[in-house]
Amino acid sequence: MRIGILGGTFDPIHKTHIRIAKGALDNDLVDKILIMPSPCPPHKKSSNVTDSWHRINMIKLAIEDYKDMELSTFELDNNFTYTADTLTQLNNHQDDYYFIVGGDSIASFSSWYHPEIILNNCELIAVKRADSSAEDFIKNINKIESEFTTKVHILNIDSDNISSSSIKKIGINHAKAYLDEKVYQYIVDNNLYKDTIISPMNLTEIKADIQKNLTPSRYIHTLGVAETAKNMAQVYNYNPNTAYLAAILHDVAKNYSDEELLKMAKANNIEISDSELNAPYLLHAKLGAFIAENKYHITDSEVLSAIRWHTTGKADMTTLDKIIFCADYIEPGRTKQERLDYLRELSLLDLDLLTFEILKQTVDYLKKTKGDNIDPNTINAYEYYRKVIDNRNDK
Ligand code: DGI
Ligand code: FE
Ligand code: FE
Repeated sequence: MRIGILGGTFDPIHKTHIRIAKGALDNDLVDKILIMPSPCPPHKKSSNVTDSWHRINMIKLAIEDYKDMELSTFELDNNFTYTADTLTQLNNHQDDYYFIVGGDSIASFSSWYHPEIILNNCELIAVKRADSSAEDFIKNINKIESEFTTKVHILNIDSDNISSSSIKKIGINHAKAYLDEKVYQYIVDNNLYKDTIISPMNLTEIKADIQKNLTPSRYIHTLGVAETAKNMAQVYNYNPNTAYLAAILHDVAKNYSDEELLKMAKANNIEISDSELNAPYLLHAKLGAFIAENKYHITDSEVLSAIRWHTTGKADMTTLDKIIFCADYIEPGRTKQERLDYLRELSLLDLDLLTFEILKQTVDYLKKTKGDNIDPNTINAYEYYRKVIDNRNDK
C-alpha cells in the first residue's frame, strides 16, 4: 500500500491541509493519508503550541468524512520531532511511504536532519501552490533528485496562502472560511486561540454602540465594572481582554422597560422563568447575552455565560462568571452596598470567598426588600458557595 504522510503542528488543522491530503489521494499518488501531528517542531517554541489533545480532536473532526485519511499519533506517542526518526521507526518494509512536503519547505529540505535517512525510507511529494514560482520549485526539486538520487513527486494544489499561524493572526472569526465548520465550532466551544476570538466589531466600536444605548450613569457603571473585571482577571489568571469585553457588554439590555424585556424574550423564544415573570428586570441578563451574541456577534461561550449569570449568579460558576458577578457589585461607582471596603480588598485575594460574601449580602438584602421573590439561582449559588467556603474551613 502507498501511504502518504502529512505532518505538521495542525494548530489548527485547516482546509488547505485537507485539500493537500485529498489532492494526493485524488491524483492517485497514494492510497491512504496519515495525518500526523508533531509534538512541537524544533523550530517553534513549545509554549505557543496548543495542547495535543485539542489538536487531535480538531483533526478527527476535520477528517471524519474522508475514509482514506487517518489520524496517526505516532510522533506524539514517541515524542519524535525529526522526520528521519519517524520514518525509520514507522517503516515496516511492506508498504511504500510518501512524505508530503509543503511549498516553502522543499527549498530547505537538504538542510533537514539527515535527509538521506528520510529518503531511504520514503519518496517525497512536493506540494506546488498556484501562487508560487514554478521555476524555483522545479529547481529545488531537481536539486534534491540529483543530490539524493530519488524521485520527487509533484502535487499541484490550487490553494491560497493560508497557514495555521496566519489564521491565528487574523483571528478565528475572520478565518472562519478557512476552517472546517466542525473545527471552527470546536475552537469556539473550547475557547482556543482566545486572544483572537472577539467579534467582527472591534472593542472601540462595541463601546461606542453601547454608550449610545445606555444612560450616561449606566455607561459609567459599565466602564467601572470593566476596569474592575480587568484587574481581577489578572490576579486570577484569566484573559483580561476577555473579562473587559464581557463587562462592557454585561448590562447591554439594562435600559429596556419591563414590558420591552418581556416582549423581546417572547419574540425570541427566550424562556421566562416564574421569578423573571415576577421581576422582569432580571431578564436583562438573559437578553444581554442574547444581544451580545446576535447583535455584536460574540461567540465566546464564557463571555456569553458571564453576561447571562451576572445578576442572579448560579451554583458552580466559571472564573469569568464570578469575576463579572463580583465586579458588578464592587465597581468604584457603587456606594450603597454594605462593607464595600472589605469586599474591594478581598477582590484581589480570594475570588470564591468574595463570591460567597456578595451572595450572602445580596440574599440578606433581597429578603428585606423583595420578600419571597428571590431567584432560585441566587439561592442555589448562595448555598453552593457557602459549602465551598465551609469545606475549605474544615480542612
Ligand atoms: O444591572 P445592575 O444594576 O448593574 O446589577 P444587577 O444586574 O446585579 O441587578 C441588580 C438588581 O437585581 C437589584 O435591584 C437586585 C436585583 N436582584 C439581584 N438578584 C435578584 C434580584 N432581584 C430578585 N427579585 N431576585 C434575585 O435573585
Ligand atoms: Fe445588571
Ligand atoms: Fe451592572
